[in-house]
Amino acid sequence: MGKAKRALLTGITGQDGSYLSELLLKKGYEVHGVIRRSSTFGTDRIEHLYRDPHESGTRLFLHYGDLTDGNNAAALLQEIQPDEIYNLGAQSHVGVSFINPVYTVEVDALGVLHLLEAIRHCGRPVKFYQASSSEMYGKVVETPQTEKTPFHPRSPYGCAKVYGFWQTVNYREAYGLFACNGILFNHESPRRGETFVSRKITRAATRIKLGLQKKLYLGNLDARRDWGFAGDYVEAMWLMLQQKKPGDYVIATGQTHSVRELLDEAFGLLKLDWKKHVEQDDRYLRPAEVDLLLGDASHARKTLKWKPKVTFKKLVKMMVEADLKLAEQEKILHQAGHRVHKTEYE
Ligand code: NAP
Ligand code: F7E
Repeated sequence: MGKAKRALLTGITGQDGSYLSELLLKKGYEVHGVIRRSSTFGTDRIEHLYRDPHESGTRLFLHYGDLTDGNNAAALLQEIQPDEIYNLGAQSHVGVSFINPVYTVEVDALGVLHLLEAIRHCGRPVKFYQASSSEMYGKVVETPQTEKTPFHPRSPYGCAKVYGFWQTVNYREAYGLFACNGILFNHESPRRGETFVSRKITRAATRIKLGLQKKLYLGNLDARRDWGFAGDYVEAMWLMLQQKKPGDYVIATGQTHSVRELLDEAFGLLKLDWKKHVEQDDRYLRPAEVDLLLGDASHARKTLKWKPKVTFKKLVKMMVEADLKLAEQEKILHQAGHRVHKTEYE
């Protein structure tokens, strides 16, 4: 048996990091993840994958680090000697990027450069995946969006991702790095962060159903997104790094839905009328909005032989079912006198 491939993931504690770790471990990889030190543990999404490294069989290893620290990137490459790097780490909330633009750029733009520089100087071939985003299309100049559609970002997040995208292309062209951009459209799951609109809706709808919450406050209900399932999308990331040549790929379902339609679907599954529970709150509006995203993943379908398996309806159902279970557990805690309410920020 050959030596196991070694992957290094930034953002391993996030939604995509957890699904990609599962996929790579299943494929026999040794997986190394970068985690940030925080006052509480943030490893919930990967707990089920992590065991004591001294026990036999574990192939998941965690290392402290931060994308804002270039020395850390170089040291991790030296220590781990990975074959593949997946850069999933980011301040990934578009709304928050308007509030913390400089920090967002330091992590989401300069963080990419730190990794690319570390690869360039490490003296061995390392394949690189950059988590680029459909937010780069912003105020779209054509629909559907393809790899050739020009960018017009509408947020500090979108601008930072454009920088990361071009540095990835530039290091490929200038230094011959095997570096790929996945231009991923919105992808969700039961592990999605609770302040993104899909999960905010499925969490609230299920809590409302069980009497744990009365109202849901949202911003722009007219925005349209191409929503897919995160589990499908991490497969595309891996496939990009298995090709003969590096490249950039749009990953999307080719269907677009409004926030309103998402509300119809989620509340409808619970036989609730969202209009009785949802209120508009200007705090959730953004200074500039991305009105419509719709991706054309023909290049990925043809070259990677990738296609999404989970439809919009199936995705919402999966999230509602998972959040209903969570709400049932919360109800038990609530009845036992525990406080279960969470503050909404974004
Ligand atoms: P997520 O759930 O928000 O996870 C973000 C990850 O980045 C977390 O592990 C977080 O660690 C880590 N992180 C944040 N700041 C960091 C820093 N300064 N240094 C190192 N790590 C840091 O995001 P996701 O949905 O999995 O998305 C993964 C990547 O794809 C992101 O780059 C995102 O911008 C991009 N993307 C996402 C989508 C989507 O629809 N989900 C679409 C296109 C592109 P903590 O747990 O410590 O906070
Ligand atoms: O917003 C509207 C909001 O925050 C979707 C990130 O993963 O995907 C994500 O970015 C839409 C926007 O995702 C609320 O204005 C209304 O039009 O779920 P979201 P996003 O901004 O599209 C891209 C591809 C990424 O790369 C990002 O990392 O929903 N919306 N009311 C709301 N959004 C939020 N969050 N909260 C609301 O109350």
